[in-house]
Amino acid sequence: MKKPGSANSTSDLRGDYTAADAAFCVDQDWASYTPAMHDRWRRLFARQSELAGRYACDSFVEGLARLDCSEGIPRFEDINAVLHPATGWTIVAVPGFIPEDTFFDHLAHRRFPVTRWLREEHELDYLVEPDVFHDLFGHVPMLLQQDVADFLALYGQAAPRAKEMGALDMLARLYWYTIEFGLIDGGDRPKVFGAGIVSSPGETVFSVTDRDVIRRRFDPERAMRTGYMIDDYQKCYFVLDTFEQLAKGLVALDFGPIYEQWRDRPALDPAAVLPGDRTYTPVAEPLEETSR
Ligand code: HBI
Ligand code: FE
Repeated sequence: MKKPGSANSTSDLRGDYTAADAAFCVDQDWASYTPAMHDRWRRLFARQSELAGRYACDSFVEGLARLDCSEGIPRFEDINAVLHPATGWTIVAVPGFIPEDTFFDHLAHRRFPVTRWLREEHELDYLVEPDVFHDLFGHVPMLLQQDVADFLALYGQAAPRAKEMGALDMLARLYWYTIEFGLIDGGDRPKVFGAGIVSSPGETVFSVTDRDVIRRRFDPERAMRTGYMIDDYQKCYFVLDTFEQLAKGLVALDFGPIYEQWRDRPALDPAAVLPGDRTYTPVAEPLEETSR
């Protein structure tokens, strides 16, 4: 497990599944984080929280302020002391990617799996797999928002049926275009709430300010049919009107017929424009340029 004094201790712990229990949970082992890791977290936090202040939605900014995590990698128990009383969620430590079924089962029970290891110095800007910064900084502030918190639990509960119907890909796209890469209407401009955007310096600015990228008003069926980019900025984003659209709107929707209609067809090109798409066009007010 912990190897004190190791020159390369992040790698030692990255993706170590040997200590995981049946639900793929591990101990966070907070004491094993080195001063260099806490310092790296502080720099990531300073950069991304400054960008979030300008580009993220109010709920994200308020949620982040309620979590005390500017000074280093937080103890998960301290996060849970804030999170659990607020929306009934807890975070649990995991070694990295975990099987889909297990992931969904955690969500269904209001447990959010948070990867315990932190990205290395050369990965500050971009990382393919989730690490503790993406999972905690990106996801947990929004778990303090009641509609998002309720939606994500219902999402986990919806997974077994989607799997049974052979439509897990469609459900995964809904997650992608909301929880990971969602935008919400901020009145005169889109605001960021998706964890994949808000934990990325480049995409935070791109998703909100790029003049050419496609922004569509949120439509769950459209999102479930739309393919996505896993190794580049998204070619399209969906923009919510309100978070109630997730919690209340999606509960009222029967996914069964939607799965049946689309599950056997290939995903749509994210850049395709379809009749019936409702484009989101923010009032063209000059957007702040990033100084970086
Ligand atoms: N495991 N740790 C972790 N984090 C994820 O985001 C995750 C996962 N396993 C499966 C999974 N995501 C996907 O199935 C979802 O993105 C749909
Ligand atoms: Fe994520």
